[in-house]
Amino acid sequence: HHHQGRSVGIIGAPFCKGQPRGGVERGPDVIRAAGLLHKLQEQGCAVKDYGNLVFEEVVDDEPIGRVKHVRAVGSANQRLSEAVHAVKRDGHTSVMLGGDHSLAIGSIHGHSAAVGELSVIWVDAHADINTPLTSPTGNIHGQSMSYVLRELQSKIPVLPNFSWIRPCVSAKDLVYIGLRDVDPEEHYILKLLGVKVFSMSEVDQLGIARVMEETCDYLFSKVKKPIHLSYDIDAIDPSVTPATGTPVVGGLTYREGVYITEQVCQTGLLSAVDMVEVNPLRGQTEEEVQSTVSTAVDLLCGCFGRLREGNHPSDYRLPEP
Ligand code: 5AB
Ligand code: MN
Ligand code: MN
Ligand code: MN
Repeated sequence: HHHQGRSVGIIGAPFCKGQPRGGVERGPDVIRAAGLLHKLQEQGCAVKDYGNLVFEEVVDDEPIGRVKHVRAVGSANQRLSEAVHAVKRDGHTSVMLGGDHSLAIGSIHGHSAAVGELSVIWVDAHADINTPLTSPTGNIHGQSMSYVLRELQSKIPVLPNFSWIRPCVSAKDLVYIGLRDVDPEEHYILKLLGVKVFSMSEVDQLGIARVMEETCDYLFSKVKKPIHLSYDIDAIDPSVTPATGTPVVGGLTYREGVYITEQVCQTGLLSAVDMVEVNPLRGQTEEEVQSTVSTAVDLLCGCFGRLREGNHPSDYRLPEP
């Protein structure tokens, strides 16, 4: 089946304070400008664009310990959580265009508020599972999972504008794909919680087809929960997607990246997607920006039924001479 008539609700989240580099807040606009809506419509999706969120200014947002922009990140994610909740209430698959990856906090939270228990597939060079106390940089885009995981709650200090967050994901419902730059403290956490990880080493060993088979077997062996796909563009190799804040060599090929989206789509369980860390100011040339942005668009098209073998409408008839 081709998932025609899938309805997609797009939320732009032009936010960059989960990390120090300007430009990532332009992600939503450059991804739209590359034709995302038109391409999704062309492949049979009903698309509603909810526009860009407007985040309130937060003054006196001094670091807490090492953690930067705590209040701004907390309040932006609260707003995003409500927006994703509303998109799900309206019956769409939610697409959150970032912005930096700290936005996964609000996106996952709002998704879970609407549908209950989730499976999370986190595609990234990084694990983004530092707690505020293990973070080597203080950047919240490297901590997102720690705030929503039930098993880490006793390790999370009280933070301003974070009190609305209810941990809503269990470690057994989380799978990572593409990891290759994991901090020692994060590695400890992944082992402690027994999180399922397909690092680039497993992608090399098994191939992406078996990685996706095992991901689905693992997540859906018992109950089939809605999928939250959190896609950090830096999961893809920087030769393809260089315009991002924290590129790491040795990443997924374009084809592996797209294959992930095709397989997730085929489960029929995809319920929300994040596309984050596209930063047009980090490209050295216009071509680098183009390649990064068009890859983000292709990945999203893959999420909603685009097949490389081709697609056709189910009611298509050959023209009669
Ligand atoms: B991204 C690092 N582990 O915690 C940290 O791009 C990098 O959302 C985080 O995956 C990268 O700051 C965050 C060193
Ligand atoms: Mn990330
Ligand atoms: Mn990353
Ligand atoms: Mn990054």
